[in-house]
Amino acid sequence: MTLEGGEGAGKSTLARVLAQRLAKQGVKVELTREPGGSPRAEAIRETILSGAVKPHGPFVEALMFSAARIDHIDRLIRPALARGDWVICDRFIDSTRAYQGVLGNIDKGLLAELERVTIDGLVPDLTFILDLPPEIGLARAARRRAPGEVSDRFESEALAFHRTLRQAYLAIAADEPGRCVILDAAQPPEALADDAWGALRQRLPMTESA
Ligand code: T5A
Repeated sequence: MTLEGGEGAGKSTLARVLAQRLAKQGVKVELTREPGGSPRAEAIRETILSGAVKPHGPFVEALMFSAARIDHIDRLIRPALARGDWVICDRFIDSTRAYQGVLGNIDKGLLAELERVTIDGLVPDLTFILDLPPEIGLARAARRRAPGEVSDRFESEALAFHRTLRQAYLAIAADEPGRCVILDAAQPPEALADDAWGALRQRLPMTESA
C-alpha cells in the first residue's frame, strides 16, 4: 500500500495511524518511506533533497530516485512481503511519475520503461492519493520546520509547480481507479484516517484473525 500527494499533505501522519490500526488487527506491518527506507536509499535521499542533483535535470533525478527505489525494494520491501507482512510506503512510483514525469516533462515512454525495470512488477495493491490545495500543504510543511531549517529541493518550488503537481496526481488516480483512492486531505487527521480505513477494509481483505 502506498500514500501519495503533495508536500505536507499528511501522508506520514496517516501512514502511522494506518500501521497502528492494522497492528491492532494482528497484521504485521512494515512502515517505510521513499526516497529512503534502506541505508543506501537514505543516503541517496539526503543527496537529492539537498538540491545537489537538481542542476543535472529531472531525468538524472529520476535515475537517482529509481536507484534508491531498487535498493529499497531489494533490501526491505520484497523481504517483508515474502514474510507475509504488509508494507505501507510513504511515496513510491507515483511520486516519480508526478514530480519527474509531469513536472520534469520527461518522455512518458522513457519513464514507463525506467519504472518497469525499477519495480519489476511490484505495483502497489492500493494507493491513497491525499488531495488538498497546495497552499494548505505548504503551510503545514512550513509550520513543521524547526527554526532556521530551510525548505527542501521540492518544497521550495513555486506555487504553480505545486498546483500542477496536484493535477498530476488526480490524473494518475483517474487513470488507475482500481488501484488509487483519492482522499480529502484537508479534513482533520482523525476524519482522514477514518476515510482511509474504510477504503482499506473494503479493498484489501484481511484474514479472519486480522
Ligand atoms: N520525490 C519523492 C520525488 O520527486 N520523486 C520521487 O520518486 C519520490 C519518492 C520527499 C520529496 O521527494 C520528492 C517528493 C518530496 O518533495 P519528504 O520530506 O519525504 O520529501 O516530503 P513529503 O513526502 O512531502 O513529506 P512531508 O513530510 O512534507 O509531508 P507529509 O508526510 O505529507 O505530511 P506530514 O504527515 O508529515 O504532516 C505535515 C504537517 O501537517 C500536520 C502534521 O502534524 C505535520 O505537522 N498534519 C495535519 N494538519 C492538519 N490536518 C491534517 N489532516 C494533517 N495531517 C498532518
